[in-house]
Amino acid sequence: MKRASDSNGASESHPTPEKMSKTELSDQLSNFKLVKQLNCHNDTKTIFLQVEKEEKMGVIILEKQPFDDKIAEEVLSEDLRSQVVFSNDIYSTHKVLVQSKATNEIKTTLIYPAIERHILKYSAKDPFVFEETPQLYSDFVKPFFEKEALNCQWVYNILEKKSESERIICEDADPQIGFVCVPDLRANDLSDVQTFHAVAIVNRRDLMSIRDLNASHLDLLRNVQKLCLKGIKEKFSFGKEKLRVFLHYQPSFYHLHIHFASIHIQGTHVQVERAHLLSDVIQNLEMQSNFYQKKTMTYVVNQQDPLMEVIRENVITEAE
Ligand code: G7M
Repeated sequence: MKRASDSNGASESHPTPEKMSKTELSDQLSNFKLVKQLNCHNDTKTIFLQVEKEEKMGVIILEKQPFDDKIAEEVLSEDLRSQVVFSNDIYSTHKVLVQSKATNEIKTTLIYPAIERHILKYSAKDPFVFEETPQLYSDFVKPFFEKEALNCQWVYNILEKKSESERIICEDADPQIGFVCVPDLRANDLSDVQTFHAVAIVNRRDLMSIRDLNASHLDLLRNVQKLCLKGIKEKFSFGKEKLRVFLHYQPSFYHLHIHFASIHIQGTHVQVERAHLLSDVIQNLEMQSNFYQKKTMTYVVNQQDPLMEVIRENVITEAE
């Protein structure tokens, strides 16, 4: 593996987007060498590539964009010639090549320099269902993530207004119950109810995940829920009936954040073993303050994930 930024993906020496000129931004994808294709999701039309530039590894995610309004016009246009792939009675499928720029646009996400954990995160998965008891959490999982978690510099850049400040949807500066809500990195058109996705990042820095929450955090959770729903409604005019509001366990980043995503978005974000609805989290804490310190949390770990080594060494052998 080539040299990466540091052991957990810190990027302090890396310029924040505001510090880069437009030219630098547009040059960023040039001169990368393909190392290998890490994964490909045909359902979401996304492909994940491992790349290399100047002895440093990177990840590039290519994602086809949703159709725009003009596509119907183009496909039905008199000039267009299509190729019949299949035909039976009243049913047929056709291969159509359209020129539309918008349709051919590819959203490209770059992570550079990347570390081994980024490469693993986007590699093809060999899943293992893990039942994390409170004991296993405190003995093995928590210490592992305290040491190995991905760097949260991007989160601090948002909280300190060093990055993405022009994208803030709503915020509350209160140090205990406040937050900053921004569009998610993977979000497409925010004004489209089909693709809306935002994350609210809490101001306090002492909460790693759901596991740390108890009834004393209810004010914080209710505040994020209320103000973000209000802010999203004011800016984008869709309400809570169109949004799935949830936290991940395990999250990818260990600074508490809450997803506000369109109910239309499917995929790994919303898998039942990963997404916990904020309204359920609030209710569980209302019923029992230490609910998330008592609960066995079930989630999927990738066989190639370093956490799996910890599980293999300490859990699977123990159980045998
Ligand atoms: O899985 P987890 O609940 O930890 O989700 C973290 C979310 O943060 C994902 O949906 C990412 O797409 C999003 N995200 C990651 N990064 C590095 C950034 C970033 O730099 N800016 C923003 N706005 N979202 C990010």
